[in-house]
Amino acid sequence: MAKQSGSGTLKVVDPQEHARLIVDGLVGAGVEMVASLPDLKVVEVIRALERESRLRHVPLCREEEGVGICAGAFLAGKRGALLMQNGGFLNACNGLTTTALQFEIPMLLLIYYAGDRGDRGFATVGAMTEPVLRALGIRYEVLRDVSEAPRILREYQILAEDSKRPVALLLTQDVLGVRGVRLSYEGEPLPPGPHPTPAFGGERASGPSRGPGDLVRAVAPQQSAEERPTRYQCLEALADALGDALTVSAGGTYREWEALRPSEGNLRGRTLGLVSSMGLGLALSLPRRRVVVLDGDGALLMNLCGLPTIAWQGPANLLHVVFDNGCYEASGSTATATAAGADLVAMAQGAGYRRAAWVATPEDLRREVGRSLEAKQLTFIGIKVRPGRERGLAESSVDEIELKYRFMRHVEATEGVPVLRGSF
Ligand SMILES: Cc1ncc(C[n+]2csc(CCOP(=O)(O)OP(=O)(O)O)c2C)c(N)n1
Ligand SMILES: [Mg+2]
Repeated sequence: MAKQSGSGTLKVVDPQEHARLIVDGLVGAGVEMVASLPDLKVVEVIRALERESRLRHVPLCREEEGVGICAGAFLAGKRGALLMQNGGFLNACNGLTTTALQFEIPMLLLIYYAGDRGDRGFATVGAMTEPVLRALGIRYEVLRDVSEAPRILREYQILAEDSKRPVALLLTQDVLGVRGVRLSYEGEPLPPGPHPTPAFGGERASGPSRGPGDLVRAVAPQQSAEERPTRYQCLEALADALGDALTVSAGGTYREWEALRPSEGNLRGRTLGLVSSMGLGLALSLPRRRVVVLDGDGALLMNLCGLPTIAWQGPANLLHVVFDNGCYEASGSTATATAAGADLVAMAQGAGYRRAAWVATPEDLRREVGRSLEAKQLTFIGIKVRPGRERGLAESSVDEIELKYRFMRHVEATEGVPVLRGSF
């Protein structure tokens, strides 16, 4: 607690009390999932989120992942928010543009306003924050009075849903109750909270220990380029093995997969790397539904920090497959770091996936996928493929908006739950 003078009176400021009001406000606004990355000034909000049983808190390693996670949650009927510092907001701009704005996905952004007036040390990022929000067409407001937070959070959630866009609230030191407060958590580790997850399945992974059901095969098969299968052959092997799984993929993988297993439950991502984060948001929101991410090496390398986030949440219903062709094929086939030896399965294993394996052939892939479906455990499977895409497949004529509605209606019909909310 600290004393603060304002307009001639003395007020008692308690960051924990402010955090409580903000988190209560989020719950009151109907938010069900909050992805976050800390700034010292929002730590009490994060601690309050950790203790909150009415929503799920997803700690991030990089803010852009949070856009994918919130988007996945929204597509499964959950309201998501993203808590971050304004430097983190800048980290999230591509995801906000090519996922949230392009698919017209509502999302509440809670941005700590470092470099706000009177806030030392962050003047540069402070100066960029509002112009960038305006450039993105994201409506926002600067929050200074915590007593207004519950109402404004509710109103902004409505604004997000009605405008079908992200909206932002800039959290100042005043609204967080940290102006003039000496914040120091040195030497005081902040373990994750008890984190009850009422609306979601799957407990968070809680440690590095491995169990008997775990699978680790982190040595890539030794094959010449010609011995490797094509991605299309691999997808063919999966086409009737995945049942009614929801899938998330992008680019050429999406086109091939849609040709082999056409379904309104096939989602096409647009932000390089975010298919895995979208898959996480879906998997956490629909814990009884199988979700399969069909990733590329370049895409995965772009969002490597998404791997520990996924492993930490540990959704048992998520299967993550990566087709590693050693290049950025869609953008001219220049080499990715995997061509020089970077090992994606080893990375997944190191990130905390307890089942992570390389397979060599489409048959192995099919078998391993079958096992992972039985194991009911988060699984990562890598397969080296040779570059090359299936020719002659039709271009999709479905844009992101139609795709979004089709996907949401599909989830509604197959899960029997309301997904698309609003009063039209
Ligand atoms: C942030 C960003 N940088 C670059 C691109 C251009 N780009 C589009 S697809 C792609 C390659 C993706 O590589 P990978 O995931 O390995 O799939 P592949 O094309 O090899 O099947 C790149 C770099 C992009 N879309 N977004
Ligand atoms: Mg590639």
